[in-house]
Amino acid sequence: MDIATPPQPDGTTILADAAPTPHEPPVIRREDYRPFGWLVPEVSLRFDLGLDRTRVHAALTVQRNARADHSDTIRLNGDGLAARSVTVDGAPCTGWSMDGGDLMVPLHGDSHLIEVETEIDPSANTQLMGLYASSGMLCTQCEAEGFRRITFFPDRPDVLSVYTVRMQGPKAQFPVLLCNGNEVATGEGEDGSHWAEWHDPWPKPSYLFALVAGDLVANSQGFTTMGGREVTLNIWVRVEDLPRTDHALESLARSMRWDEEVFGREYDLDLYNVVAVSDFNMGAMENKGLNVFNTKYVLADRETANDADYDAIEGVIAHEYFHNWSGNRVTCRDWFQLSLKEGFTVLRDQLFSQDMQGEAVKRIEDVRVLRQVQFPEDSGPLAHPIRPDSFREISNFYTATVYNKGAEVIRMMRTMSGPEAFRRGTDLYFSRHDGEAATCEDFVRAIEEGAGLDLAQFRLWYSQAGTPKVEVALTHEGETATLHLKQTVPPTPGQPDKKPMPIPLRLALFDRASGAHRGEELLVLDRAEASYHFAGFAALPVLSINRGFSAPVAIERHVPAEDLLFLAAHDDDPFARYEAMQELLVGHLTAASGGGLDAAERAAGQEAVRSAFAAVLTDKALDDSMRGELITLPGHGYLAEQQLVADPALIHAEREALKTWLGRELEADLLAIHHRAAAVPFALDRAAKGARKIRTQTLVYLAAGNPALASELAAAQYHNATNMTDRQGALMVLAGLETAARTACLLDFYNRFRGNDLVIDKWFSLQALSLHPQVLEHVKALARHLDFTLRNPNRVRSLYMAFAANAHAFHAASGEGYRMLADLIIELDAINAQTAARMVPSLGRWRRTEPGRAALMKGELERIMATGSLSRDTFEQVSRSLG
Ligand code: B3K
Ligand code: ZN
Repeated sequence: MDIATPPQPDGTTILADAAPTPHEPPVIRREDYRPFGWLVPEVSLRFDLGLDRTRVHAALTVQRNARADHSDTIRLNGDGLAARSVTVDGAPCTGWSMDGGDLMVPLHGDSHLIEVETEIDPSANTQLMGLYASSGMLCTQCEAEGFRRITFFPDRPDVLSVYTVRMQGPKAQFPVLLCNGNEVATGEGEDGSHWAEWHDPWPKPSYLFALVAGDLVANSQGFTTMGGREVTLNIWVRVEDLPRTDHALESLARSMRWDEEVFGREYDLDLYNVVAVSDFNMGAMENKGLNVFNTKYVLADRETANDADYDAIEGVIAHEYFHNWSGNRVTCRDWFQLSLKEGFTVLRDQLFSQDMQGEAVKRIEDVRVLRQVQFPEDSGPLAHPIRPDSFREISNFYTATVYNKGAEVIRMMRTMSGPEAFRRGTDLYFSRHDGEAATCEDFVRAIEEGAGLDLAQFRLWYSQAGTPKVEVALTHEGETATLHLKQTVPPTPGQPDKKPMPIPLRLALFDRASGAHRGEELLVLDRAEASYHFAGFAALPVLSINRGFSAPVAIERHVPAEDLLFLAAHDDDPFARYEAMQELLVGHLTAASGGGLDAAERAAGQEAVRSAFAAVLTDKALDDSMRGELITLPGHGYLAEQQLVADPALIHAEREALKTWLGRELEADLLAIHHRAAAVPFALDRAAKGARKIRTQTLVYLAAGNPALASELAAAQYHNATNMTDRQGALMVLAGLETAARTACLLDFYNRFRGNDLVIDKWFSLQALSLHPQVLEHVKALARHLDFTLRNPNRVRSLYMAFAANAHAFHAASGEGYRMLADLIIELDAINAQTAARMVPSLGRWRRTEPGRAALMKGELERIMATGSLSRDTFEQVSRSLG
């Protein structure tokens, strides 16, 4: 045991960011979970606030936990803290010691009052975890383990306490003081200071604590809950941002009503505060009664936010609100259970957005994200089950697997039970575990009992990583069609052998002549292989399978192009139409980039795609939003996923070649749609939104096929734009072209929006993502731009996440792209480890990349590792990627 330095006599503070990081951080295992030896029913905190010096006095009532092993010492986690004083029951404590960053306090009775005083420097906190300064205000981020950077505390989600918090600080600098729960008292101090006391009656774990102090104003409205509680909703921002807060406020009210109607969940405080901050490691945080949000998910008006931004704000506001029940009222026992709150809450926000924005397109968008981000995670070195078994740094497990696959797993339960029975399951879960720290197993058991499902085998979805593959074949004999299904779950790190899992597949068999089917069926494939017979088919039907993406699996089948064309045109499930188009495109592009096509096969493949596109472009019954989905090419990541070892340059070249060919072949249709859509006046309805989407999408194909024409059209769209959707879309197309309009419009955009950080982020992003041949040089120049800073995560992501997603630049054969990203990771790691570690997966797929590039990627990972002073976050991601 490492007993570290006792307190400095002068009370000097040791800064977290100055502390050296261990080279091989320990592995934490799920199986090692033990209940904490002490309960902490009440916490009282006093903050004396200052930007570079905040003093924190914490008073903890502690009681021996009868359900845990006896311990005569309480471990209070700390990260970079020094205790200025420690008392137990009012008397100075002399026997305390440090174990690493943790404070160990000896306790001999069954209940005590522990008081600890610490001092922190928020302005030196560049990790943005704990209490930090952002644009002159103070705010907190405690999930997962940030509270221990504020004060010593059992910083684990199964210790629930009622908090009372008093904040004091200079009134001129921090006129607004916010905390969880309700404000119970305020007052003026001497020397221009003031104070506020807040009380949160709901017991909560420390990760849900939040405090905000700053010069803020609120956009407010009242909300009456279904039980008659009057709630004040506030969106707090800097005064200049106030005009851009209506959408967030309206989205909040819509989420609250929807959760009452669909899940029977009612809000439980008199106040719901949302605060927007510019420096934030992720999207938003669901702190009880006081959500802290990245400005990106709050601020919007039509000139500065595009349609996708509006939808994302609505979705994230809803997500954080829904956590009030799935996360806060019922929280997680330990961090291995993260998907309990995240997977479930993502499903809840997806269902909400389906209801608000339209079911078909939202489902397609969600599946696209899953395939583009989660499937590669599941087939790479960082693969993990939705309930991981071990970690070194929990921040690395806020992944697409835990969130998005976690949501798909719960969605499958809903599909198998039906929505009404599923609701009985969630009602039981909420009532049985309200006020508790629960596990994924608790959730599954509640759904099993409430919905009346047998989920014994289904639990494998929680423990097995990897995307299952389902091989599908349909045969026909006499009057019977037979469906043959075979599943395999691929090996993943630490899990060489897998068991078959229950896979719910919605399917329909179409009669070719009539174009109709006899009704949808749900099959649950729960063995490695099975065959299913369907009587009464005089001829081989056309199979539509995994409709609505009923299971997060990869379907492998060989069907003739004419069957896919049939489904793309006739399937009554909109997702299945999209899927047929994707199958057609993926099949062609994978064969072409794998070098497996002769000239005749290539021509036949292109022709099938052309005819499918032509049908979609001219189908008058389709709405434009769906039309836009149907003509979206599969992303580079998903295409790379189809090959064991992929050559990113070939995939990129084939994808672009297909765009060019389609742009030329279908120029007249594309132009007609572009002009029609351009004439649709701005409105907020779905038709106008669809028109904006297709207006830019047609430009994308035209830019590939006829760059000169597209440049003119894009410049016109740019200059005539009345909204950000059109302006950004046009600029995105121009950014990839070598024309004078490109330079002029990029400059105009910068000057027009200079000073608006969120819009300047777009300006960085669209250049880093562009198809322009000089994009590597552009990214280097942008990294030196006066507006670029490593201190702001949004800005870092806008340049480097975009760049890493730009296949033709990032995967430059020279390895320069890999080198640039590795340099960034090394430099950023010391400033903001969480954000740095998030960049590592882009280099991590080296084993699935062609050998030349693989060696370069691996070399960069080794170079990062060799720096020797990595954060826990980056160390873990790099070592797993090399492992
Ligand atoms: N629960 C937070 C994420 C916290 C991430 C900590 N590294 C936001 C969300 O999922 O709603
Ligand atoms: Zn969440």
